[in-house]
Formats: sequence, structure tokens, C-alpha cells
Amino acid sequence: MTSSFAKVAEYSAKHPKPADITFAYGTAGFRTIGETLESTVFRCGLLAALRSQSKQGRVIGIMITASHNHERDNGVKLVDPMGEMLQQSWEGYCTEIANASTDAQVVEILSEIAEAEGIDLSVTPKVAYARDTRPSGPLLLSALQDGLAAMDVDATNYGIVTTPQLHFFVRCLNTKGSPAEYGEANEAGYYRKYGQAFLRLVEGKPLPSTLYIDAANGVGAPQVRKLAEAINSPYFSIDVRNTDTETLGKLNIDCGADYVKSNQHQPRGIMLTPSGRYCSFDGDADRILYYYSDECGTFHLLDGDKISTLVATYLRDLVATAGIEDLDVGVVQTAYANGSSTRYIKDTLKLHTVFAMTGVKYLHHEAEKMNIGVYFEANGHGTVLFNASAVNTLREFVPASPAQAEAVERLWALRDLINESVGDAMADMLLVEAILICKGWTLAQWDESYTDLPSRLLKVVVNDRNIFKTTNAEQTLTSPHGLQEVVDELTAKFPKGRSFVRPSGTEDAVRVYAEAATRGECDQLAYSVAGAVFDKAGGRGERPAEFI
Ligand code: G16
Repeated sequence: MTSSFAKVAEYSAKHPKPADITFAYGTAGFRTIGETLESTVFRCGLLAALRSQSKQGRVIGIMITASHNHERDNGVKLVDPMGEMLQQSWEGYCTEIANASTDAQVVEILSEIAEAEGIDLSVTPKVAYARDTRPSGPLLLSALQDGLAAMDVDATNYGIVTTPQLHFFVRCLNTKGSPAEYGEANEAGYYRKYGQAFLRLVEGKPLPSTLYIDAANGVGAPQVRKLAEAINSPYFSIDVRNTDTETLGKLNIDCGADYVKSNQHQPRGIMLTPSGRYCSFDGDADRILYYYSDECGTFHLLDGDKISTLVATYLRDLVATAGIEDLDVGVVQTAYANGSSTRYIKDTLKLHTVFAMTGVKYLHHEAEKMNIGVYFEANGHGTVLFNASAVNTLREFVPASPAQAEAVERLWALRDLINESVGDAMADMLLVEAILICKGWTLAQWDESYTDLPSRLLKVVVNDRNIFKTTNAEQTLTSPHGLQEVVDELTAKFPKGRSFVRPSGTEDAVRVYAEAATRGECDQLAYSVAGAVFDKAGGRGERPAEFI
């Protein structure tokens, strides 16, 4: 046994793996019932140490959160040095070590990874970690601390913060003193960086009305209040609702971005008035959606696609005003993107667009290939990336007029306002607010750009979601046998119909998405596909309600 792992078996014995569970590193790390994750979180601590050593002692992040999931769930994910999601080749190591059945096997796997990756075990590992407000958080945190102690990690505990804040801190820690220095690795540094960039963009413009924020009874509630205190300006006047992080059973229940997107309805605690401006975060504040009500009381959702097109249009126009020719803006979407948004991006905005699989980790990699890559999932999770070539172009560009100089300055300010490490509800909110203030737009004016096709997202609980396999950016099922043909037959019945089925990587369920020309047809399609999934692939519990 390598002496670096001398303490691992002893610590590991304190956190035995539940015998009957197989863990898998999914869309956003491990996610399942919180109490069952003790061994997994402990082992993630070990692996984060090794990952840090493999990166010559750069800081690796660990976030304990289950984001939009129910409060009984929890999760854990690793964050790579630039604040991005863990490199995919290491996800397999995570799954492997999480499922080791004995303490000796845990040590064996660590040794094998160290050898396979040629890791210098004399390097001091560094890890930064945090958690959200879930009740199982303290238990899992102490398991993590054991994992870090077993590997003699130089560790920093950031307490209770949003997931994107932890990603931000990791990037700041690893870029400190370099030309790519990202900011100060603490909460005050986060609020200062984004607050100042926001004010640089909006000062001198007309003031907006109050923004009502549904914080999902999660960690976003205290954090967005701290952000408002730091900004301390009428340009950011907010009223935060669903702020109870103490009472059990409230997190993400009847509120939060996932609830609003799935139900296409305002959350509990928010009464809509026609001129009001509203948005919802999810439980760990990495997603955001906007919404409003019209004069007739009809609810209108401005989802990730609408955010993406707003931001892409603004960036495209600024690049044009600046007169920079070799700086392309592109958009990355997933299969969940509303068909109208994709058509709008291609046909009206004339921007390059690509599809990635669900999971911001996939979108992020596609966006990195673009000069300025705007990526958002329809669920409100996303951000914008300026690649190295875009930064160089901006740096070297010599404006030929004051208007061009101003456009370039605004592009720099926008880049400072973006959390480039990961999708971030607070930074994205400031970005949307800044663009709306600069354009002098209401939410209804923003919404006018294109009309969404009616869409519906349903969940079907089945005996084993692992039998569902997909291809074609998750839009086509290859298993269970024959089910895709049924989906195709049902879809063909409806004008502008589109539907797909995929297993969730964060919940024990299968997701069914449908869109069609009218609300009624969309719902018929969604519920008939969900019913087919239920009948042909081992549905559990209640069969999805029929509309027909
Ligand atoms: C996570 C991922 C998102 C993904 C969502 C749902 O969000 O970060 O990219 O869209 O899960 O994934 P799935 O459909 O596979 O369950 P969050 O906000 O829960 O971290």
C-alpha cells in the first residue's frame, strides 16, 4: 500500500457503503436519498485529493447539493480547477470508488488510479468545499471532512453558499496572481465583482421596477440579499420570496425554477400583477427563469431559451456596433429547446447553433469551441463563454469612433458580469437585468421576439430507468426495444409535433418532453407518450393522467 493512503482504510471503516445500492455519477454528480450518500461523499473527498495531486496541487472543488431535487435527496459533485465540471474521464473513477464494497478495495482503487494517471503523491492536495441548506448536509459534510483528513488535504470550508459561488471560488483560487486572475475567492469578492460590472453597464439609464425573486426556500435567499446589500443601488431593487431555509419540507416545494418550468405556473408566495417582474431560482441557485402575467391574467414564461436569445442578440449587436468582424456569437441548446427558439436563432438572428446532450457539462464544452458561446438549457441553467481567441481579438481591437469604443467597453463589462465557470442564477439575473435596463424593455417586450410552441415536460417513474438508452443528442431511444417507434407514431399525429424520452441523470425517473402547434395537442402528445412509457417500460405508481 502506498504510504499516502495509510489512513484511508481506517477512516473508510467509519463510512461503510450501503450493500444494496449502486451509485452512479450522473448529469450533475451523485444524487439520491441524502442519508445513503455518506460513503460516497467520503470517497469523493479521497478522489478530489487525488484529482488535485494530478493537477499539481491546484484546488479542486466539492459541492454537496441536490439542487432542484426534493429535500430528502442530496448529492455531491467535483469541480475542476477553472471552476468547470469534473473532466468526464474521471467520472468513471468516481462511480468505481463509490461502489467499492470493502475498505481495502477503496485503497486499491486509489492506488490503481494514481498509477494509471501517473500521479505524484508527494504533492499536497488542495480542496475547497461547501454545501447547500439540505437537512442531510451536516452529516455528509462530516463524512467529506473525514475523507479530506484521510488524505491530509489542505482544505477550505466555504460553509453554506450557492453552487455557482463555490465554482467561482475554485476558479479564483486557481487563477490568483496569473494573467487570468478571476476575482477574490470569498463571498465579498463575488458580490463586488458582479455588482460592479452590473453598475458599469446600467448607470445613467432609467431605473427598473422592483424584481420579485422566488428563492425556492434555498440558499439563494440569503445570498441574493447579500448581493443586494453589496450593490446598494436603486438599479437593483428586489423583493425576495420563499426564503424559509429553516423549516423542513419547504425546499423546492411548490416553488423554484423547476416547479415553475414544469407547471408553467407562478410559485406559491408570489401573486402576479400585470406590470410586475418576477423570477425563480432553484434550490442551489444555479438556474433562473423569468415570468410575468399579461392584462388578461395569462401566465408567460421566459425560460432558458428566451434568456439565451436575449443575451445572444445583445452580444451580436454590440459586436456589430463595435465593428469587429472576426468575432462570432454562437448558441448551444439541448433537445429541450423550444423549436421556435431554434428557428429564431437560425432564421432571424442568423447565428450558428448546435445541440448538446442534457447537462451543462456538455453544453459548456460545445460553447468553448465558439468565439462567444451562449449556452442555456431551457430549464434556465446556463452562461456565456468568451474563448481565448475572442479575448485576444477584443484586446487588440482599435476602435475607430467613440461609438465603437463604447461598444467594446460594454463587451468587457458584460464579460465581467458573466460567471464563466458555470451557470449561475445570480450572475445570470444581473445579466438579464442589465440588458433589459439598457434596452428599456419590459418583460412583455422581451417576450415578443418569438412565440414559444406549447411544450410539456413530464416525469414517469419506472422500475428501472437504466433500461432507457438514447442516441441523437438524446432525442431517439435505442432501448427499450420498439418504444421509439411508438413515440414516432404518436408524434406524427400532431402538427409541429416533437417528443422524446430520456432517463433523468438526477432523479429516479424518466423524462418525457413534447411540443406541438396548440396547447391541447401538446398535452395530448405528452400524456400519450408518457402513458406508452408507463405501459411498455415498467411504470410504477400512478399512470400519467390521460388527456384524451
Ligand atoms: C442538473 C444539471 C442540468 C440538467 C438538470 C436535469 O441541474 O446541472 O444540466 O439539466 O440537472 O438533468 P436530468 O434531466 O438528467 O435529471 P441542477 O439544477 O439540478 O443541478
